[in-house]
Amino acid sequence: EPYLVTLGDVLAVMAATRDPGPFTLGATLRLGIAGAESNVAVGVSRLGGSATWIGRVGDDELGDLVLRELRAEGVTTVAARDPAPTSLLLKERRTTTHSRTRYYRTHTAGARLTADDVPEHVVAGAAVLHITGITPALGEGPAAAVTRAVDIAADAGVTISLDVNFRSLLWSEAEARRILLPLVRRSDLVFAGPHEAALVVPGADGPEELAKSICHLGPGGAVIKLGADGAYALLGGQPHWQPAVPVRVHDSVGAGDAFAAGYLAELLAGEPPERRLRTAALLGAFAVSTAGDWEGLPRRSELGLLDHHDDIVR
Ligand code: KDG
Repeated sequence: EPYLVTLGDVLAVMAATRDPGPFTLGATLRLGIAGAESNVAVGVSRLGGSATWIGRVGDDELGDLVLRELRAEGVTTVAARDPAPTSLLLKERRTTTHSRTRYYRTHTAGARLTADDVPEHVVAGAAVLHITGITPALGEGPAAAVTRAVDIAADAGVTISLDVNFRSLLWSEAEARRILLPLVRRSDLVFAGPHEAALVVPGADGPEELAKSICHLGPGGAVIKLGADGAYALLGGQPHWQPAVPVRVHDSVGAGDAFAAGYLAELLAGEPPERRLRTAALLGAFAVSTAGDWEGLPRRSELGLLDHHDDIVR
C-alpha cells in the first residue's frame, strides 16, 4: 500500500481552555499534542491513507503521550527516545480573537534529531516524503535529517512534498531562505502562503506569479494557500483555482497542515488534481472550524458534513 512518510518534532501542547486572559494571571490548560508534520500524518490517516512519522521524543510522560496519540490515530511511528525532554508549546488565549504561542524547544528531544535517525528503507519505500520548513529551523541535526530524507527520496524516485511553513519565532527570513531554497529546488510539490512563497521567490507578486516562479526553480507543482480566498495551484503547467469552503473560524492554527494532508491523501489514493484540491480545501475548513490542530479533522465518511447547511444532523 502506498504510504506517506514525514519527519519532524511533535510538541506537547498546553492550551488555555476557558475565558481568555493573560497567562501572567494563571489559566486552566488542556494537555495535548501538535506538530506540523504529525498533523499531516494524522490527516492522511483519518482519510484512510497510510502515514509514517519519523522523529525523536523525550523519554518522559509527554513523549509517551505523543506516541500514544499518534499510534491511536493509526500513524506508524519510527521514534527514538531521548534523555532530553519532549518539546512544549504554550497556547495563550490573550483575547477572544487573539492567541499567542510560546515554544519551549531548545535542547529538547526533537531538536536533537539527526540524519542517523532516518532509516533508508522507510523513506525509500514511501510514495510521498512530506517535509516542512519547521524541522530544518530546529538546528543543524534536524536540518541534516531533512537533507538525508530528501537524498534518499530523490534517489528512490519518491515524490517530495515541501510545506514552507515559515515560523518567525524559530529563525529569520534570510536564514530560512538560505536553507529552504535548496530544498525547494529538489521538491516535486511546494505548499506556501503568499508571504512564505515570496520568501522563496522574492520579487514575484500575486498567486499566479508566485507559483510560476516556484515551478521555475524545479518543482512540477506549487500550491499557494490563500486562506478564506481558497488556493491557486500550478500543477504540471496547468492552473487551478480552488475556492475555500465557507465556515466560521474557531481556531485557524493547523489549517495549512490539514490542507496539505487533504491534498496528499488524495494524491496517494491516485485521485486527479481537482479532487486533491477540493479535499484539501475541505480539510482546511474542518481544521479552522474546530479547536486544536488535528483533533477535528474528518474521516472520509465525514467529508460531506460541511456541504450540509443544517447545523444539526439527525
Ligand atoms: O502548523 C501548526 C504548527 O504550527 C503547530 O502544530 C506547532 O509544529 C508546530 C510549530 O512548530 O509551529
